Amino acid sequence: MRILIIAIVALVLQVYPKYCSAENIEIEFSEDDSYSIEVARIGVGDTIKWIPKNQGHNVEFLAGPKMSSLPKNSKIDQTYSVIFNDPGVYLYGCSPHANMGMLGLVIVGNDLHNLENIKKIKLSPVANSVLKRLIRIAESHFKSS
Ligand SMILES: [Cu+2]
Repeated sequence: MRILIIAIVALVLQVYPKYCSAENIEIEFSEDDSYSIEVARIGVGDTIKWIPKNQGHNVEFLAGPKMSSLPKNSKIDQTYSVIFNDPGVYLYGCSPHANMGMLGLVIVGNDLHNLENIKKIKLSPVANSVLKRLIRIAESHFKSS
């Protein structure tokens, strides 16, 4: 019986990490009014933490796979964490600087199913050109993986 328990415990310990492999990525608000990682690729259930290394910025979600339940906006200069449980592409920006191109993409679970909707988001001309660049990065990463 004891051997059986030890065997079960060993098995659980071996298997368990595969089911709790959620990771954390940290993205900083940087000096040049941008995010330190512009295109983040994470798994379903992973967490992104935004860190206010530079003042005057936040995180405002503009689009995601479920438009009706986007993560709420963060407050300016506040550390902010979001757990991403829905696969797809998320677009976010800084409320004061999104129009100047302070944008970021999060790709969850290697899933680009809603990328066409992200492309249709209305932005300023500057922000739109930044978004096009980020989408190119997202698509090229996707092809090479
Ligand atoms: Cu900003």
